[in-house]
Amino acid sequence: MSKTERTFIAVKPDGVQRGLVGEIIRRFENKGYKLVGLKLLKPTVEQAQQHYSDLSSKKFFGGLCEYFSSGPIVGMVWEGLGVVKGGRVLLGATNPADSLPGTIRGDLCIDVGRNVCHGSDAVESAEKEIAFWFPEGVVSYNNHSEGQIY
Ligand code: 3AN
Repeated sequence: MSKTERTFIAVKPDGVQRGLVGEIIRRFENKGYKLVGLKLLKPTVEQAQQHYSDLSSKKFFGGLCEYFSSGPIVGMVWEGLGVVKGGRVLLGATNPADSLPGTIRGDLCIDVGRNVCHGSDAVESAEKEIAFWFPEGVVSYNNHSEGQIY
């Protein structure tokens, strides 16, 4: 049984520049996840390095951090049942060559280095990323659609 969780989703600089912010938000809203945090910001290289610290040994790390800090990103926190895994299903595989049609990456991009979005890969990394990008916290509220009895 899935639990209510939160995940950090970011529209990366290429996604913002290509005007895909609304499309990506729409897919998360349509699925039924709840938006509890949203901001446009331009990460510093240091923030990008911290965000991607798990990948620091990869040869693409320098380019990845330079790219992630090259323009504004849209950082979001989405809440819902099983949203960490479910959010990554909406994003599709990391490499757009492998992402299925119907997913964000499968429909909207072709290059692993420009794959338009980021999503936390586990509940623990989501908590870390949310604390890092939203130190002020997120917004808690009830939706009218919530509160059903299952
Ligand atoms: P995901 O973003 O799906 O969690 P990670 O954490 O393995 O995937 O990779 C983080 C980011 O690093 C990717 N979104 C992508 O932009 C970049 N990346 C991953 N693999 C490569 C690669 N082989 N070449 C260039 N960039 C890559």
